[in-house]
Parts: sequence; C-alpha cells; structure tokens
Amino acid sequence: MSEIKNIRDQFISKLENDLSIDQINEIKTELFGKNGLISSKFKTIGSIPDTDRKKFASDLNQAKDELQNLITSKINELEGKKINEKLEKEKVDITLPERPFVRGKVHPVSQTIDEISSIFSEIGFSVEEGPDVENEYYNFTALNTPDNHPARDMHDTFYLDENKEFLLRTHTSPVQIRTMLKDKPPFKIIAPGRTYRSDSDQTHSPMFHQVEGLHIDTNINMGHLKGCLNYFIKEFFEVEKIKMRFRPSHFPFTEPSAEVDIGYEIKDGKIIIGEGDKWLEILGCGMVHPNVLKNVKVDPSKYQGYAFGIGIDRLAMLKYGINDLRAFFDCDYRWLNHFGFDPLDVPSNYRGLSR
Ligand code: 2NL
Repeated sequence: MSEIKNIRDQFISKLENDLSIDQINEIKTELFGKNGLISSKFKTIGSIPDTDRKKFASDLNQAKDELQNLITSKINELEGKKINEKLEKEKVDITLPERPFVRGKVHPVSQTIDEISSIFSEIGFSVEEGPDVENEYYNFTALNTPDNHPARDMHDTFYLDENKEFLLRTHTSPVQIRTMLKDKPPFKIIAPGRTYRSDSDQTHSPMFHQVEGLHIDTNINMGHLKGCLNYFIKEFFEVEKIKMRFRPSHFPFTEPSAEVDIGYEIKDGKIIIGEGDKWLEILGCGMVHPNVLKNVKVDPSKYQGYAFGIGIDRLAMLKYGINDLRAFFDCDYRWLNHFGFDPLDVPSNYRGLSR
C-alpha cells in the first residue's frame, strides 16, 4: 500500500469519529499545516523518479482534495448544528401572555402645555419649537436687547462659553425670531417650552416653562391682544367670565408693554379664579417693537402685531391646586401618580380640557 493511501485511509477513518470543531481543526493542521503530513509530501514531488512522478502527484492531489472536502463538510455540519441549537434556545413563545401593563402618568406641566396648545389652536395659532441652547443674537440682540442692556443682567442668564455667545434660552422668544426669519408674514404662532434662568428658591426653578404667542398681520392692534388673552384665560380656567386688568409695564421687545392681572378670591380655603377683589399677575405682553420687526426683515409700516409671554408652571399650579413649585421637578413617583394625568385623556376644547 502506498504511503499516500495509508495517510488517506488513516485520516478518513479518524474523521468518521464523533469530533468537535476544535478537534477537526487540529486534524486539519496535522495534514495541511506548514509541516503537515500532506503539505510535506508536496515538497518531495521534485525528488520522485521521472517514471513515478505523475502518478505520485495525481494520487497526492486526489487524497488532498478528498480529505479537504471531508474536513470542510464536517465543519459546516457542526456549525449548522450549533446555530440550530442556539435558535432553538432563543425562540420566543409568542403565545405567552404579555407582562402586566403598567400605565405611566402625564406630568401636569406636559398636560398644561397640551391644554394651552389646544386652546390657541382653536383660534388659528400654530405651535412652533426651537432649541434650548441658543446664541445671544436670537435670545437678546434680535429682540431689541443689545449688549450691555440692563435686561440682559435681569435675566440671570446661564452662559455656556466665556465669550457669552452661547446660552440657555431665557425665554422662548428666539423661537419666534427663527420663525419670522424663516417664513413670510402673516404670523400667528405660539412657542411653548423649557426656559432657563439662574434663579432658585421657593417660587423659582432654574429650569421653568414658558409659552409665548405672536400675531403679526396688517392692522393688528391692542384690542386683538385683549380679546385673545381674555378668550385664553376663560378657556384655560374653564370659567364663563374673567376679571382682567392691564397695567403699563416695560419690555425691550414690545412698545407699548403691559402686564396682565386676573381677579381672584379665596373661598373656604380654595382659590376662585375670575372674580373677587384680589389681583394675580399672570403674564406680560405688548405690541411688537418696530426694531424687532426690522431685525427679522418685516416692514413695520406694513405689518404690526402683538406678543405675550406666560409662565406655564404657575398656571399649572393654580389650575391643579399644586402649592410647591419644586415638587414639579423632584421626579417623585408617588407625587406624579397623584398629580399626573391619564395618557389617554388628551386635552381638546371639544371634550372639555381637564375632564
Ligand atoms: C413675561 C413677558 C413677554 C414677549 C414676551 C415677544 C416676542 C417677540 C417679540 C416681542 Cl418675537 N415680544 N415676547 C412680549 C412681551 C412680554 O413676556 O413676563 N413673560 C413671562
């Protein structure tokens, strides 16, 4: 029996055993590694006498092919088996019942934002959003609040760089600036969202929520502003009538400017909004300053309008009888479970806002 046939027979029978992938790979090295049994036979072809060389090479190639094919098919077979076992183990039984479904609650501030958006959308306002990180141009300069204007200090701004170029927006007005630069008048938008000022005590949180409104068209006047705010307050507090007063005030971005108070009274330890002889300040507003319009390439001789800014957190506290602002941002699950809203209770003016 030739030596080649010997090696072939010996290894074919070895490979018939129940082997692991590692063991098969060892055999592969034994045969085809650098000094493997088959590899070294190839190196001897040159020294075989001419008469025998052709047969020797042909036998050797045949044995090599046969062994290599057997090794490859054994490895493929074992890897296939491994994958099947893995798939069997990772199978998901879709007929099993699902885990008990725990429904989360909607935060009162989120609910309030949805209510406000619903109220304003009824009278044609659309909702715009923008980034929390702003630059000083959109947050201040464009709003007629140039460098060194005292209002910049009044805002207790969180600056993000030494050059005071980037900051956390102190109001959502930059959203309106961005909208006016992007689109053409008329504008009728609200911009609700997070705002930031370095101020923290019982009634101030460094992150709070604001909604600003803007209505620009030809012939918009303060009467429209009054009507709009009166409608909003009535809808928000779900009352028929609301006592309301405008007090002169000052903002760099509006002229004239006003602050709005609503009437209230305390009855049996509960606050009643809309009547009574006490006043509660709830928002700031005014006619958009011509300089602001010029900054956003809107012609103030053709277009005018009003703007307002309302703090959302305090409105939510008033409406839902929450007396500690800080609880809003404590993430206390028990508190949220008590004051939060059912996610399926989506506010709409048609159904009533909070029923
Ligand atoms: C307040 C006062 C206010 C505005 C915000 C505004 C925005 C643009 C142009 C002009 Cl783009 N004005 N916003 C106007 C007046 C008052 O907020 O005390 N908010 C809580």
